[in-house]
Amino acid sequence: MAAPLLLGGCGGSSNSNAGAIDSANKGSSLEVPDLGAVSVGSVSSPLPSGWWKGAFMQVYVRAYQDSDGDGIGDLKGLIQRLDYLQDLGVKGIWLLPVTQSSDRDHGYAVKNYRAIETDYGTQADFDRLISEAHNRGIGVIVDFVINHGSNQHPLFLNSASSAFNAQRNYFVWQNTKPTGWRIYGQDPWFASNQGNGFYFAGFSNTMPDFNWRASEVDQFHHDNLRYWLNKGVDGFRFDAVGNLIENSSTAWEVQADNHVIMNKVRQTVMQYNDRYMVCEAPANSGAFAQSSSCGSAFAFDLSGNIVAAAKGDVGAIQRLADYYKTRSINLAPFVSNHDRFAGDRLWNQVQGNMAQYKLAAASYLLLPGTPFIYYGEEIGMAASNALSGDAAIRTPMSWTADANGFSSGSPFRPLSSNISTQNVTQQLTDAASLHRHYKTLLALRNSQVALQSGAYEGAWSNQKTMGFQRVAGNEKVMVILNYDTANAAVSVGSLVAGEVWSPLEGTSSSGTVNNAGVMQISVPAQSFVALKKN
Ligand SMILES: [Ca+2]
Ligand SMILES: [Ca+2]
Repeated sequence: MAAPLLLGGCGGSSNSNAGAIDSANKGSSLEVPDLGAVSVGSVSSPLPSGWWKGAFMQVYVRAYQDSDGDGIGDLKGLIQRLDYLQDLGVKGIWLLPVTQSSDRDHGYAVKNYRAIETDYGTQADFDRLISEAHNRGIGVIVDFVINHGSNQHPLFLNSASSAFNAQRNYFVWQNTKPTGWRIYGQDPWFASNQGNGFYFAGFSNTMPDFNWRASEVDQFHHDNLRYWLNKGVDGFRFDAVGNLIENSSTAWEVQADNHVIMNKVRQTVMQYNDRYMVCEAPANSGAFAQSSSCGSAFAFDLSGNIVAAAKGDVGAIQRLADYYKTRSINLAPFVSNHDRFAGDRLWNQVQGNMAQYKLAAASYLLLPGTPFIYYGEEIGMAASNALSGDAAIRTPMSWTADANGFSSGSPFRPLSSNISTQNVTQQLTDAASLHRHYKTLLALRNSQVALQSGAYEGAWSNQKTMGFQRVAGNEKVMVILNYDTANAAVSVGSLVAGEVWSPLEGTSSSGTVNNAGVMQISVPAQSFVALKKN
């Protein structure tokens, strides 16, 4: 662990009697606890190689499991639920920010990059979470907020204290307010409280953007990354990587500079073995999935088609079948997350239609990339009717039919609207439950190397049916989905005559390819089958 540095200790005059006028000009000098060099440690991953090709659970710690009755989920609570996650079959967990934040909610206003949020527990709790997860074959990646910090972070307080502060350059400042800027409908330039300029904040005035042109920002974050890698984390989810560099009022999103920054970040992460990183870049997921950039990114441009396909939209079925024909197989599919712009809770998107819900799950959990399940999705958790905005989809996990499964106290936020009927206790006793369906799909993925890491080949769509193969060496698995409300007699062509495909899931019949290279497979209404080439 690096020792904390004092601002006055670096970059200033070696003469400690610099004088009152000088220090007044330079503004305040708050201690920055998360500053200081961190070198590469030798922390080997205990996980099997390629572990990150299994499905992840996205966990909002605040809403997952409270262990001490204060109504706020915490790390000890999450540790208690690792057996549940292992039983479900997930191979990784993505934690929304667990570092100290000034929002004390979602955690994206980071106040200290090297300290665990006190609401969540201690560093010792986090260390134990990592080792307990590893014991269950589960990797842990943490959200890293790379584009912006909190306006309460000491670096920003120092930066804002004076135009001459030694840490001024960590953030983006202009002496006069730039004009003509609109980002997501807002003017991103905000006046300093001290009247010494205007800072840039693309998301909120409480979350100023780091100045990624400054070498000290680059150094700061690479040290922070090594700090957590040395703690044994298995990788990162990087927030808002499309917003790193702003070149002008008309060139502020997905700039080429951002790929250079993320490629360098990737080099730092990959100095450790078997680590995984995934980027959030809704405006251009494909570009950030390239190995010259993040190497993996969420497939934001696929989610809507998955859900529309599940509802029987023929065009969406075709787009879904076509997606990985031309895209990086490291694009990570999902159907919803903690942000409403990415989609409502899946339950709300399909209005509780169970057949469509199961089709959506089958449509993305067997695809290439690393699929991400949003916590509670596997039991059909709905948004809260008592809340609006993002809070409505970030409600306490529905462990039981009431609040007691989440906390012995009063939950920090209202519950999911369907907790009385959709909860873990109820789902575990129902053979037709969503939970059972997710568990079946994950078991299928985990049992077949072709489904975990194979290429995407032979994809086709025909009205309300589609299919594809996942191919790894000699292993071939075929998946066929029928989105129609009637049974389908599917003919799959362009196969090798005489091949026999054995049932894995959804059917008990083998298929044999005829002399014309065609195999006939019956797929029941609104369901899927998986077969493996003998
Ligand atoms: Ca708690
Ligand atoms: Ca930025």
